[in-house]
Amino acid sequence: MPVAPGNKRVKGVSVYRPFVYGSEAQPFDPANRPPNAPPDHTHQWRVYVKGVNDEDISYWLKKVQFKLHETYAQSVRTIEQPPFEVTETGWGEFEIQIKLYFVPESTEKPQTIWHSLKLHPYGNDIEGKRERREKVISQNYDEVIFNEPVEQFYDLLTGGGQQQQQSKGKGAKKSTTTGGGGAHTAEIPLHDSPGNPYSRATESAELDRISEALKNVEQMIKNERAKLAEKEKRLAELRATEGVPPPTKKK
Ligand code: SLL
Repeated sequence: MPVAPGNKRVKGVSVYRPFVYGSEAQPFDPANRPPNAPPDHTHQWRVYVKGVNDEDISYWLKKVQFKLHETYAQSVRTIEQPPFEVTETGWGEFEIQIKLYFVPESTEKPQTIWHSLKLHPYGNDIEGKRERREKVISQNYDEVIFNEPVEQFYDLLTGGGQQQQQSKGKGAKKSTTTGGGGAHTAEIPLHDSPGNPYSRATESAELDRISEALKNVEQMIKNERAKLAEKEKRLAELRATEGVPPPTKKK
């Protein structure tokens, strides 16, 4: 079948684009409640989809639809341009459905992700965080992968200059820089900054942490195996000296 213009795919290529989605929430300052908040509301919160390090991602992300809990008036909020976010007040936590719509050139179907809105502190020092009325941030790094994008979208994605792509089959990410200024990238920063925890440095610290944990688990397995061998030896000795116990009565 002839391929419609604009629908020719770039074979063997996957382009990935990183993004961050999540929420931040804070309890009202009792002395300074937002004037229009209903009396049962306790927190202000914001849910968002954004580029890593606040990079503009609107060249591939056209709009975002946030589906809030039905207790909200107009619970479906569609945000047509950046910042892709909804700010609200409320009293409860719930799952937010986030639908990502890609630019029309992509011919891609929308993709849905879910985010659990967190209002209450979690992790360590929950009491301290509550007392200090700390902002509760719950966010994730993710990547959207466009497999064999249509040519016009591929050009848009790579900005013509810089290519960030993933070779199919091998699974390994390959990134080649062939151009300079203004080109779109999928690079994540080398180091964190106050507003952005996602960096190569964090990634490598996390990998170190995982390999340390693996080592610990291996050592624990080794210790348990040694203990088991010791017990089995003892059991064999007891069997030799005391004989085999009579079978226990089954009920
Ligand atoms: C819960 N399953 O029971 C959740 C529901 C609903 C959240 C949370 C206020 C909406 C409004 C609001 O915070 N809804 O009054 O407009 O915890």
